[in-house]
Amino acid sequence: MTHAIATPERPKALTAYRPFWAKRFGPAPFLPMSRKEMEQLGWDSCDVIIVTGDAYVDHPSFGMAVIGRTLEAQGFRVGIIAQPDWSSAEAFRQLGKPNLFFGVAAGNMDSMINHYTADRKIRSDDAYTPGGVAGKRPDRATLVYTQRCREAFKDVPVIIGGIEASLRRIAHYDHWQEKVRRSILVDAKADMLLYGNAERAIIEVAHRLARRQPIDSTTDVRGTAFLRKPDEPALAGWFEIDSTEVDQPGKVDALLNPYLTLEEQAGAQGSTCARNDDAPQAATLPEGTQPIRLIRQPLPAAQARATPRAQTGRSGAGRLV
Ligand code: B12
Repeated sequence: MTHAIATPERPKALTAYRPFWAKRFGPAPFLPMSRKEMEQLGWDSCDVIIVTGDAYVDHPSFGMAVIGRTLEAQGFRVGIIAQPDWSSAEAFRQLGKPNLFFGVAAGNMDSMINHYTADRKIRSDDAYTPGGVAGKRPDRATLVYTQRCREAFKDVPVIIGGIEASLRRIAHYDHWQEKVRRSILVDAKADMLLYGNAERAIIEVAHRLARRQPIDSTTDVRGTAFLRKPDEPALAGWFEIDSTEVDQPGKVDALLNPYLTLEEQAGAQGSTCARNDDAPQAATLPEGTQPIRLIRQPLPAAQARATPRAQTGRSGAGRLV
């Protein structure tokens, strides 16, 4: 009898995609942040616009630059809206309507962590803003930016990503509200969430949108999350499992008290510590068991070498003869 073993499909090489037609514009010295900069590049529109809570720094330690340049390498024209004024949708219209989608990220950090310390005090600085100035992004930036993108251009798909979206993609505990919040996708009302390092997923999704595949029917790309209604035909074949039935808690070890010594720790658990030399009957050994004894055997003089410390003569006591 033979068994078929399913091997995971090899991911498509990033160089294997047919470049988008706009590749002919070539790489931009900087991804444009205004209409004027777009015109200087000869662009009439952007294919993708990335909205981010960080300042735009064209360096691979900034998510918008990595994702933007990755898309550009595929031929897409990418514009950046960095740290926009979120009080209205105005700033979200500044580059015009994107041909394919808005990509939204809070920045390299969760916006709540960026604003508040773990004991809920307001941070005075922001490591991702010029001059370290705080307050350039809203609380829960992914939600706010997505909402403004929707207001700016109702029919443009919004794809969220970055650490804030990734870590909040399923129900999660929110330290600031002290409650379990539902997936950020529900609150943001975004079309799709790309979690983790999103390069592969965003390239695949961008090419599909460029081929006019609706985002709603893009349901098979690895690293994506999206919402479905229970009665949708796309859900045929899928079933829901109650997570409490999937896994049962195993043995839970008692927490160690870090303030007790090993002997006290053992005593608290009603036993003794084998490391304690004078512990009565420290361990029950099978009959006839002999303890190992370590016996010091001096080296013959010929083999003895003076240690570097001894050679310096700084430690007379350690000198070997
Ligand atoms: C470098 C760094 C710093 C530097 C920043 C210097 C600088 N200006 O660049 C310094 C040392 C200053 C710093 C400070 C702090 N940091 Co820091 N830092 C990092 C670190 C190590 C790397 C960040 C980075 O460059 N990432 C590279 C980018 C490209 O990665 P990325 O953002 O994840 O992007 C990928 C995806 O998210 C996604 N993506 C990104 N954008 C987008 C957009 C779209 C549309 C899509 C679809 C996808 C997408 O694709 C990207 C490429 O794969 C991260 C840990 C880490 N490995 O990420 C911690 C990290 C960001 N820091 C963290 C913290 C907590 C802090 C501090 C608050 C620490 C403190 N207690 O003081 C302070 C901030 C203080 C302040 N006032 O702002 C946490 C944030 C936790 C969270 N949940 O948000 C992290 C994640 C470390 C951790 N695991 O705890 N930090």
